[in-house]
Order: sequence, then C-alpha cells, then structure tokens
Amino acid sequence: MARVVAVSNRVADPRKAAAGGLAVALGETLNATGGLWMGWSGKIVEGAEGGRPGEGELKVQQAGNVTLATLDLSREDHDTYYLGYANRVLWPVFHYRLDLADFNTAYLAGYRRVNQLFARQLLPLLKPDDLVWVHDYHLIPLAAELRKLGCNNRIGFFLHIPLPPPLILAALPGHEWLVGALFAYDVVGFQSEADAQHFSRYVQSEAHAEVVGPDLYRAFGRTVLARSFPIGIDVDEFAALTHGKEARETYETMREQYSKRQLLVGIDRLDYSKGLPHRIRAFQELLASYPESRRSATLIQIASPTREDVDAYMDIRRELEHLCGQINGDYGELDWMPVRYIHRTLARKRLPGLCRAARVALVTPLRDGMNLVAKEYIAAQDPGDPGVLVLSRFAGAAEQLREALLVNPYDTQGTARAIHQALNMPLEERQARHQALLHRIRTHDVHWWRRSFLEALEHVDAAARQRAA
Ligand code: GDG
Repeated sequence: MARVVAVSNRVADPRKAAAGGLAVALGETLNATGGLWMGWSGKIVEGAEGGRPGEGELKVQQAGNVTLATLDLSREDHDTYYLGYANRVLWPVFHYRLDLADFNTAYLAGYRRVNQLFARQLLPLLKPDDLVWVHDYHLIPLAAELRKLGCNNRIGFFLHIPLPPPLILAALPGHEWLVGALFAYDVVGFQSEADAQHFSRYVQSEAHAEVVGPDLYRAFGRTVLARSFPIGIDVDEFAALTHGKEARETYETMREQYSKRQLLVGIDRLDYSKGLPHRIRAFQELLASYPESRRSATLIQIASPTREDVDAYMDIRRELEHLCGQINGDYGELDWMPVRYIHRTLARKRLPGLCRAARVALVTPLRDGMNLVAKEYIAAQDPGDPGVLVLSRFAGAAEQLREALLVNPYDTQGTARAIHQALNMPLEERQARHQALLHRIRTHDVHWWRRSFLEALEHVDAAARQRAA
C-alpha cells in the first residue's frame, strides 16, 4: 500500500498512550502503516502584534516508523482558528447547539489562514503516490487549499463529530463554502449512517449535487465518495490493558470499596455535548424513585478537563459542580456519597480497571459522533459476569450497539428507569447482551475502520478522478 500521510489538528507520539479518541485511533493507524503525521505542535509563538511564525518552521522528527511533522501557531491564529472557528463555531453547530455558536467573522478568517498555512507546509513533503488522510472539523478546507497549489494526490477526509441535518447546517454563515470544500476530497467519511444521510440530503438540496453512483456525489465539477465508516477501538489492546498491573490494582481497590454497593461509572471529557448534567439529574431521579438504590448505587464520574478557555466549558463545569453538590447534600450519608465527581484525567492504564469494576456504564451524550468510551467499557468486561451499558440513542455508537440499553438523555425518568433495569438485570441477560456487543466491536474495530477507509481511498474510481482533474 502507498504511504499514508495523516493530518490532524494535533499530533501525538504513536508509541505513547494518548487520551482522546482521535489521538488513540490515529496513533494505532500510523503504527500499523508507518508514514507521516502532520499537525500543530501544541505550541503558541508569541510575536509582534498579529505576528505569525514565518514559513519553513515545520519541525520534523522520527517516532518509531512514523515521521511527525509539527508546526507552531501564532497567538492570533490559535485564538481565531482553534478556539474561535473550530471550537466556538463548528463544534457547537455540528453538535446541534446553534445557541452556543459565536459567528465572529475574524474566526473564519483565521480558520482559512491556518488551513492555507497547513497546505503550504505539507505540499513539499508529499510524494505523488501518498494517500493523504485529513481528520476532523479543524481542517475541512485543507484539500481545497492543497488543490489550489496543484496537489493531485488522493485525499480523504474523516469527520469524527456528527454532521447535523441540512437545516441546522444551513444556519452556519458560509455553509455553502464549507460543504463545497468537501468536494476537493476523493473520499469523505462519516461516523454514522445518519450523518451520511444528512450529507446526502444537504448536497442534493443546497448544492444541486447529482448522485452518479452508490454513495457518489457530483457537484462543483468534482465527484466525491461519501459514506459512513464507523470508528472502532483496538479491542485486544484494551482487553490486554485490563489485565495490566495498574488496571488490576484499580479493579481490586474498587471491588473492595464497593463490595456491598453498586458501582456506576461515567468517563467523559467535560464537554457540553456529553450530557453530564442530564445524566446527574437522571441519577438523582433514580434515587428519588427507587429508594432501594439509596446507600447503595454510587456513580463515579470522571470528567477530564478540556477547552477551558472557551466560556461554554466554564459554564458546564459550574453547572455540574452545583448539581453534584446538591445531590450529595440531599442524599449523602456519613458512610455513603451518591456521586464521586473527579475533574481530572485518569491514567489510561487505570481506565479498564474502573470499567471492569462498574456494574453499569452511563454513556449518555446529547450528541456524539461515535463515543469510544461505550466500546471501551464493553471490551473491559469479564464475559462471565459483565456489566451493562446504558447508551444514548444520540451517540453514533447507538447505530451499532443495539444490545445496550438505549435511552433518550433528555428524558430524565426514562433514563432513570433504564439505569434501574441495568442495575437489576439477571446474569443471563447481561451475558447475552455483552456477547452480542463484544462481537460487534470486534468485527468493526479500529483496524477494520482504517482498512476500509484507506481501501476506499486507494480504489476510488480512477475515471471519476480523471473527469475531476
Ligand atoms: C471525538 C468525537 C469520537 C476520556 N477521559 C479520560 C480518557 N478518555 C479517553 C476515552 C476515549 C477518549 O478519551 C474519548 O473518546 P470519545 O469517543 O468518547 O470522545 P471525544 O474525545 O469527544 O472524541 C467522538 C472520537 O472523536 C473518535 O472518532 O468517538 O464522538 O467527539 O478513548 O477513554 N483517557 C484517559 N483519562 C481520562 O480521564 N486516559
């Protein structure tokens, strides 16, 4: 296979365990294929007013069989491109939260500038046969910028977050430009069927795209293959972590502490898309409606800090702290607190131990592209005595994980009922559901995801590319 060149906002050393869905999946991909990974270094260069680092500041280093190419950003570029357009515009809009979007025109200018900078820096590193694989909403216009500079490589794009329905997308100023930029790719991948359908409906109604074959859309003088490629996890690697020293220690400590209680777990970045306040309210409803869960059910909620410079994230933190304080105040006893809320990142090696010790996992985002925690929880279970996954129907993962208990996170009482059902589920039913779920995450794991996307990119119709050139 041709060399893979991955591009994402951030890069991480693929030899080290990373926190964050994209970093974990891309690290695995590049470890398997070798190749080049390009992105922002994470460093901000303070300069003269509005100063940007000059060209040619790409830092190239080797990490095993992967070459890492990173560039620094100026303060202005970082604030407009990353904090601004990516996280104050695209993230909320794509998660159906128009109310949280801040359509500041300076953000868009920064977004375009940084995508142009990425294209200029990347082009000299490319060989003609390289497969270029661009990731996520930070870099949607990158292929269009590369094409402008004469790049004729096969370029694929994968969107890790949801794509909203046409009418929500159409509220984004400049949406025609943004979606038009997707046609500079050869393959565009989404997490779920629902997202792929939103794309299909949008391009046909707003861009008069023609459907020229299965999943093939023609508009703006180019043809793009657009379909879902649901991302998975490395099931064996996660299961192996479960048996590692740190995970076993965590598992044993938890089992000891909660031997007479029922442990529930939630593991999320502290992001408003993850539905944490709704989850805590559903847990509160459980304690109110099912008195037998008092003094017994305990929820450990890990909420790892993220994007703390964006206002909406400070607000969600305050709301969550308030709710956890309230529920502990209302229901706590000298020897039992209903919620243990931890606003820190837990070491990756400990996560599987916590997952295995928990009888129930609450994965209840209001919207999520996929949600890898749902899959990690399944991989960490003891098949002889597995726990139960309570999963939001609005996570991309719900399309695949039908044997989880699917809930509407906005329905507090319905979610509380599902939690109660999960806590009381007989062993046989737990085993049957877990077996089906484990099979699903094994057949559609991260290796399957990488192979199916890259095969689609490698074999995308040559004739269609010729017509487009
Ligand atoms: C985006 C999309 C999509 C979480 N807390 C800790 C920790 N994590 C790890 C989890 C998991 C990853 O981070 C989170 O992945 P998710 O998929 O749940 O969510 P996002 O970060 O929002 O990822 C998402 C994903 O991209 C991949 O395409 O599924 O829909 O939003 O691996 O275990 N890891 C450690 N400590 C923590 O406290 N070490």
